[in-house]
Amino acid sequence: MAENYKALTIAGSDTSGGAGMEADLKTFEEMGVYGMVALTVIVAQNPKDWAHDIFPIDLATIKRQIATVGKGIGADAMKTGMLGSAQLVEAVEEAIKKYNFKNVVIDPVMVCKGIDDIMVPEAAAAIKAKLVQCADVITPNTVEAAYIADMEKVETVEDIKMACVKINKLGAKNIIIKSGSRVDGDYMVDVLFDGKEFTIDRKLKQKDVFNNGAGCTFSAAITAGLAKGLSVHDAFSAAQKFIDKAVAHSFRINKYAGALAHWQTR
Ligand code: PXL
Repeated sequence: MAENYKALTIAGSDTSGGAGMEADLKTFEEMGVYGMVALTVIVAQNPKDWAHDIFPIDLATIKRQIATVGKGIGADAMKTGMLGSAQLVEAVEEAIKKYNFKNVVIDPVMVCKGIDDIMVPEAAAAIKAKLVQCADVITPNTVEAAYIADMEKVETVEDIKMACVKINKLGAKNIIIKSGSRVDGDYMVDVLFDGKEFTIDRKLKQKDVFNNGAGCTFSAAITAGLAKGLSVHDAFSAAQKFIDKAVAHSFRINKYAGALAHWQTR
């Protein structure tokens, strides 16, 4: 009988289906991993202007959800997404230790698409102080990497490499930073630093595509790979293949946003 691998995401719900735990669960499913959720916040978009409103779940309820999995089921890997408060960040750190979660992927969500300001400064500070050192893999974007690494900006591949080294010194075992749209003109650069060596993947950007939810999907794909027993390097390349296909088939959902097509990776 095939093995059944299980993964937990501690993340918010993106009602529009593109990011958050919706993206995580779709990714787990497509990669053959059983998905479980501890829901942290509900994000609803205002139909008038697509402003994101955030409705938090109360802390005791989130702790119960994490205990359900941590104590009641077990997981081969876990990831974090939008946490939203310093208290929750601290509770997640405690839970990782208490339930001895393995293959911990920290997606240090601090900003949302199109907004470069850190959303909840206290939560961001707590992620830096408490969660970075729990990470087997951490997947910041360039804004989050600059914040965690205490750098004014992360705008070049050299900046990315420097941020990786600094974040490794803070205790994260493996760091993956995706250049996104700004670093290298027509190219996408993904950098993995394992504490010793850099693996750099540079490829032409896909044109006329959407990447809403790509950060969540990418970190979920790495989580799924680790849950299945892949090494970090193999999980990184499997995640890149997955995301490239999901982005290639992305589509517009309304005048404000697009979404990845996770099922088109089959
Ligand atoms: O992409 C960041 C993100 C994470 N989690 C949830 C979100 C978003 C962005 O909208 O809604 C729930």
